[in-house]
Amino acid sequence: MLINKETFKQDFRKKLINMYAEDIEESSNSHKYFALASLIRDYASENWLKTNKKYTNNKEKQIYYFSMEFLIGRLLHSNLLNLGIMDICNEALTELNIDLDEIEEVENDAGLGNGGLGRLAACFLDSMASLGIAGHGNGIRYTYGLFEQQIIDGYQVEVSDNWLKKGNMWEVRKENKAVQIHFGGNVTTTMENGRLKFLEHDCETILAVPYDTPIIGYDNSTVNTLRLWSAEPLNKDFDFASFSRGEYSKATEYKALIESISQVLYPDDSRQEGKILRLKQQYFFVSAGLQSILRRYKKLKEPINNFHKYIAIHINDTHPSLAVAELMRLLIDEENLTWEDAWYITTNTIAYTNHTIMSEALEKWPIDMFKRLLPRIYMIVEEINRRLVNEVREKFKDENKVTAMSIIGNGQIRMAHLAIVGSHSVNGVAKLHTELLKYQELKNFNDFYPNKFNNKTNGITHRRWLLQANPKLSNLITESIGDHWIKEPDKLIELKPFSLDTSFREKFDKIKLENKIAFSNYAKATYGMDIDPNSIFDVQVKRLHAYKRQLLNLFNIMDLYRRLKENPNLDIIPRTFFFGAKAAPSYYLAKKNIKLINTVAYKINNDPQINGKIKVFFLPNYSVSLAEKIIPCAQVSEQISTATKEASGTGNMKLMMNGALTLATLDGANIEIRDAVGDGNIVIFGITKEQVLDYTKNHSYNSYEYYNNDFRIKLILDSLLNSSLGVSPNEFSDIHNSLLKNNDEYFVLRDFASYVEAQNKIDSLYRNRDNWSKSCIINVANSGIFSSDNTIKQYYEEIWK
Ligand code: 26Q
Repeated sequence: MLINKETFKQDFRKKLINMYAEDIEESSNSHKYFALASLIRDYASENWLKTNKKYTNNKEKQIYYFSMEFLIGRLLHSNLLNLGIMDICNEALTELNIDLDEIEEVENDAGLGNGGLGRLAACFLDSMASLGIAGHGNGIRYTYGLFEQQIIDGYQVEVSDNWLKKGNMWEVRKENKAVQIHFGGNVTTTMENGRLKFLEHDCETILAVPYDTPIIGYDNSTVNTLRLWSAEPLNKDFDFASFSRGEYSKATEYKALIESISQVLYPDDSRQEGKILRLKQQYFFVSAGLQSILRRYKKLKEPINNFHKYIAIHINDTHPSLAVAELMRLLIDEENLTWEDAWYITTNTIAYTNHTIMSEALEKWPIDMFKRLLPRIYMIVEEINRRLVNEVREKFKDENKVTAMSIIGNGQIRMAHLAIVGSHSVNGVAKLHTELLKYQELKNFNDFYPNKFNNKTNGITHRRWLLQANPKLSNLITESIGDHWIKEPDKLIELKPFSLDTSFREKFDKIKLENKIAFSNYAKATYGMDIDPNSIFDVQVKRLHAYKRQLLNLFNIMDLYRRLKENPNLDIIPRTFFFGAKAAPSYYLAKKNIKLINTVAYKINNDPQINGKIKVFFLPNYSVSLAEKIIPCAQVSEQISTATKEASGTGNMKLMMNGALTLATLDGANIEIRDAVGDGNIVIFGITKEQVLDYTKNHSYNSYEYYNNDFRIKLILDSLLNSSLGVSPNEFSDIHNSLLKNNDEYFVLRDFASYVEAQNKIDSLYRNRDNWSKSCIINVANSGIFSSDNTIKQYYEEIWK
């Protein structure tokens, strides 16, 4: 790009004047942020147009990633990096006496996701653009993203996330590309030229208006598009007729009802609730996305039968699985194709990623609700199911399998079955997860479609999670091995020999310490926390869920506290335990866990006898921008889910990439991390998948055994019920019950001893600082394989072709 420091300064000045009639000296940080963002958009817009033209002119196959969630975070920094103008911008702003870090803090996170699944979608967008792949996002423009978490008196309190309040400089409203969406009504069937025609009538029709955000590739002039849909009434003008009839509240109510569809992201990431608004959201963005894809496709003047050769649609979990039926509807009802042709095109267009095997998370919709909201779509699902059932019966001759595999059953529609049947590829997100899908949870389907199932281990964009989040480490890496790792992350392996280099290790350690100091200062200023930057930073950041076992981490801390109380001279390396976790607002036990963590933290942090040897901090409102701050200073990465429960995990990858040592169970992608770094550079503990499956099969686990036989466990659990924590004795009785009366579903007590031992091992490993640093560097060196660039290349070659 032809920008230098001087033109940049000029452009920036001009922007401030154009937008706010202000000069730099009098403008606020907020105005500076918006001027800078607008300038970046200007710089990117030409390539945005060019990219689109190129895609159309070359008739390149377009990939559309359909996802209910895109957890983007901030865009200012990554856009500057990807445009290749970070240094120029930094130098220019410094000369203008402006601190870029401060300006960046003005931007609200685009928090349009719950956690792993939404962040994966965002990493994939970055990788597709950076690899020059024609891949775009399709989703919902929620007015409110994932709630902001406040901690009041130790409890989580949810506050709405009004992220658009100040305006969003990255998006462009494309009113001319709006499409109509129909809900409800009836379907009449008629005969036309010997073919059945289906006519929808008496529907409620609403408008889907797209907002496009440019997704800028790293140093390659590709600019892809994230298209997010907003729901609006068809007739936006205020209805004066009803107003004069005195029905004004009705008119505004109606508007609000429609807008509610894109109002707010559902904050539950683990338990499906059959809420009709969520079903509306799903159909809304799926139908809008498909209509706009079809409209663009027609401009290519290619026969509709070639659709799948030019279009690939990927569905992120089952949330967009209505795409199967909606594409069938469009091809049959609007494009007049036969069922067989439409089915061929649909199944060759769509591919599906599964992110969970936990049955309570699988989406199922009650038939009557589904039918009422989407009558024509329901007919199509019925027909898909009728054909499936016939084929299964034919192949397996087993009515139990027919019942088990049916899309419709028990009064419900099983969205996972619809997604599997309607796509040409089904993938899991880590090796173990895919094995569990193929040989346990979805075994029938794998037998039925032997070539459909495949693995695509997750990845993360090393540009955001290393280059951007950890500039000091990135500079050290570039000084040592050159900067080709930014485009070819596998090259990070060249760092490996540096693990033996004393002077490199010193620099590496110094950077970690500087990051820790910077975070401690930030935490002091922001939360008033007193953090010892010389302590080990032990980090567990992820959604709060029983299977992720934040409790196990906390129980070790409680035990360590007891040991310190009994022996104030206990020789341990000072440790700071950080937790960051949002709980779904309706997830009662998860919220109790937050209160427990904060209760224990308060007790330990205020105990003068402990003398700061251990401290516990709950970081409120864990989010993408907070992750970018805490991950670069982490030294221990807590990945301690019950084996088989975490499909992959991606925080594990971000933390290893920043030189933390992983303390992990053999679950999800932890296994692949271990394989990459070797047993000597990771600490593994806990029961294996075989043991978990065995316990489940034989019902042979009894958590009371561990309570009765391990005095440490007894003391911890008893303390939940007595007054030692300084709260009412009822406060944590439900946690107590979940572990004893309800037999500890996630084997916390079973893994306790093994976990304590592993934590002690961390302490002893840290005493050999040379070896510790060596291990950390080996972790960074091996993290390149977990770049989402690699993952996307595999999707591209093996699924999207
Ligand atoms: C479903 C129905 C109704 C309401 C909400 C939902 C819902 C929403 C979000 C269900 C699940 C999610 C998110 C799931 C998720 O983030 N899963 C994680 O995906 C990551 C990326 O593949 C994996 O690394 C994690 O292991 C997995 O837990």
